[in-house]
Amino acid sequence: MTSELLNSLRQNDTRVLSGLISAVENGDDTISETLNSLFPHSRDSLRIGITGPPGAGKSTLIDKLIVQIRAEDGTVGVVSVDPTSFFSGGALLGDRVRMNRHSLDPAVYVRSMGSRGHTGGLARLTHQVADVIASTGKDYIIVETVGVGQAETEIVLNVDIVVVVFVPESGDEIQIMKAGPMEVGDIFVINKADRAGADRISQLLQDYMSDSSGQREFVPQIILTEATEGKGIEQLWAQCRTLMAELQQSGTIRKRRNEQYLSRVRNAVHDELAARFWNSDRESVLMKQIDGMRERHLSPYEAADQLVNELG
Ligand SMILES: Nc1nc2c(ncn2[C@@H]2O[C@H](COP(=O)(O)OP(=O)(O)OP(=O)(O)O)[C@@H](O)[C@H]2O)c(=O)[nH]1
Ligand SMILES: [Mg+2]
Repeated sequence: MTSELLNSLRQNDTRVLSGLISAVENGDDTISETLNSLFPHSRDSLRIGITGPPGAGKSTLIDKLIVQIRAEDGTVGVVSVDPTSFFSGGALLGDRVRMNRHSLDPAVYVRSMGSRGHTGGLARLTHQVADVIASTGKDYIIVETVGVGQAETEIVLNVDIVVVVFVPESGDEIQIMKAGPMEVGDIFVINKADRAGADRISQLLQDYMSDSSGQREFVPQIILTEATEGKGIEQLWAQCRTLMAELQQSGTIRKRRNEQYLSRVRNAVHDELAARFWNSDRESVLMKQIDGMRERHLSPYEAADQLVNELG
């Protein structure tokens, strides 16, 4: 990578940045070298994950958080991962409308990513896109994901703090998300607090927190917001700031980053080995094993053993 490219990125050349992200999304051959040389420049940004059920108001909240960040002269990049676009194609448009008013501000960069075609590698792709945006020198990177299952937890794990957003109707979703994104939640938001039921959800969250308090370093705060009206946003941002400062002080952010680094390396090794392993010879052995499975009752584990041990 040339220093010219880094200079363009540092000067917020949006055209260069968008081009680079598209190359990452398309998996262009030349991109890994560029990503490697950008990585050291991506470390200073603080990363905030915002996750929650579809339509909880995550993008609206982020739009309002951007205003808070700009008011204190901070710079911010947003990666918005949108699994629903696969079905509707509509939410991406919604994000653009909601966050687009910042598009003329060079201190703000918003990128929406559909998950179409990326299933499996979506977490890796999101981390890479976040790194590229961070290398422009943004103070904060916000990663928005729809948080329901384990795959989404993986995306959100590559951030410094996690904000989980619910709405007053989220009772069932709280149950579903207990084994996933909620475990990594540092701040809980109940958005759309203008609607009935916010108190009940708040109580559910408090119960959940007292049940899981043994496994936590600290008790997450619950903040009520009304994103469309901008209510509670100042408090939310203040809590994000305070928590990030505390976790930096206590060494937790450094610890989390080490864990993220480890898991990224492990995943990359896994992907690389799998890609090298599945050559055409092994693919054809695998196809022949299908017959073995029917006739000799070859279990999947025996088949895998044969492939790895006898052919490896
Ligand atoms: N009543 C009410 N509506 C809200 C509030 N915040 C957001 N909304 C509305 O909720 C809808 C969804 O908002 P988004 O910000 O797109 O939600 P999201 O969580 O980003 O949605 P996805 O990315 O599609 O999962 C929009 O119509 C918003 O205007 C709120 O505090 N109160
Ligand atoms: Mg959204």
